[in-house]
Order: sequence, then structure tokens, then C-alpha cells
Amino acid sequence: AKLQRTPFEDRAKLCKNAVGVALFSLMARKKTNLCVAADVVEAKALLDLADAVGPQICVLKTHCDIVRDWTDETGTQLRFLADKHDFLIFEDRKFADIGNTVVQQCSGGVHRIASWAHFTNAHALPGDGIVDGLRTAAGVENHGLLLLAQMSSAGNLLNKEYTSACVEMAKRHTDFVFGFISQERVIEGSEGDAFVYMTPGVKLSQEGDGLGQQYNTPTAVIADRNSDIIIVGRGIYKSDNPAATAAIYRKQAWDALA
Ligand code: 6AU
Repeated sequence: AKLQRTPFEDRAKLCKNAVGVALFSLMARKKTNLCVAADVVEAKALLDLADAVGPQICVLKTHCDIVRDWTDETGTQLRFLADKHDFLIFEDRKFADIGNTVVQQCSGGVHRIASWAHFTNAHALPGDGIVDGLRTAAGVENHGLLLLAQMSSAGNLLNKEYTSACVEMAKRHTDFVFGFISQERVIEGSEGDAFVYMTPGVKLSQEGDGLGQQYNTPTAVIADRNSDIIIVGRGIYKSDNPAATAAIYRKQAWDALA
């Protein structure tokens, strides 16, 4: 049976966080549910990749701590490209410490994540204090947070009970937490429509990487598991033509919504 999907423009009205609202609206307007994981290690390569895939994506996902020559200017330039191409920037920091520590990690240090990223993500493991700390560091007006409810890697410890606890945590913080990193939609019905589901571990060729990553196709993730956004890294940035390959993933992921 085909899934009945609430249009993204309607889900924008249900979401309580400003960045979540902006993301749903952007997806509806630009007609893309592709996020590129820009896991490259030099600032110029990151900016070039962002400029090349920018027209295809709703979100650019970064790992700022793998970029060997990161400066404040890198964040500024990413924001410029986000405005140019109409996408949001997601720093995949996977915070996992106590509230007081994540305040510093999110706003300070070399990367000053809160100054350029629209949203980031966190493990629920430390408890609600991690959400409160990140809210303090970034504010709810121009920032949002995803919780890691499920992971793509073999043997991960995020079992069903843990996923349920993440869902409950998100529901307690809807001003700030607007979605999940998950392998499927983790909240059904209209309550679940207020959150976004972003799924990594997506590649057109399905063999793993020898380090535990497990892949599914765009169609399986969107049509079968009812997720919203595919996150694609190596499948795109390691291809000969990232812009053209991004267009292929974009079409498959968007067509899978229909
Ligand atoms: O497509 P890949 O395998 O080259 O890259 C997948 C990207 C990487 C991971 O750090 C990230 O997705 N990721 C995450 C995220 C987004 O939080 C969670 C997870 O369970 N698996 C995963 O691969 O940048």
C-alpha cells in the first residue's frame, strides 16, 4: 500500500522550531530532499563542492573538524553559498557531553559552530541537559537540533528502547529539537509530521566500506521506510562529477515521495 504523505508545506505549519519550518518550506519550494555529506578535508574543496551541489540540495552536511585548514572565513563563505543556492547548513557534530560542556563546544573553540551552522545534532545519551546546553549556546530563533535516534553502522547500540527514549526527549523540546537522524520515520501520524527524519547510509551501489557502514538505496529509504531526507556522502563527492551525480540522487529521492 502506498504511503499517505502530508506535503512538506503543511508540515512546516506543524513544526515548532524556526529552522525546521524553514527546512520544510525550502524542500517544498526547491523540490529537493537531498542532503550531501561534504566529508572533504580542505576548505577550498568543501566550498567548491558546496557550490557545485548547491542547486540540488536542501541541506549541506559538514564535519568541520575534519577540515585541516578551517578558519572563520570558511563558515562565512558557507553561509554565503547557502544564501546563493538556498540550502541550510547542518554541522554533524554529534554532541555527547554534559550541558555545561556542550555550551562551549557549540559556541566556542576554533569552529564557533553556532556562528555559521543552521542546525546540528546530538546524542540523547547524557540526558535533557545536552539539549538545554545547546539551546543556551545557540538560541531557538536561528538554530535547531536533531537527535540521533538510530544509526546506520553495524552493531550500533541504539536499540528500540533507546530510540523511544530519544523520541520522548524530542517531544519535551519541540521549540528546539525539530527532527531525527534515523533509519526510518520514528514517530507515526500527525504528531510525527511535526518532525523531520534524515537518513544516512545511502548509496546507489550497496557494498559497505569495510568499516561498518551499511547502505540502502534512496527509494528504500524514502518510499519503504518513510524517511524524509537522504544523506549521501561518498556516493556523491567521490564520483567523477558530483554535481551530475547529486542530480541523479535528488531525482530518485524526490520521485520516491510520489
Ligand atoms: O555516505 P557516506 O557513508 O560517505 O557518509 C555518511 C555520512 C557521514 C557520517 O558521519 C554520517 O553520514 N552518519 C550519521 C549522521 C549524519 O549523523 C549517522 C549515522 O548513523 N551514520 C552516518 O553515516 O558523514
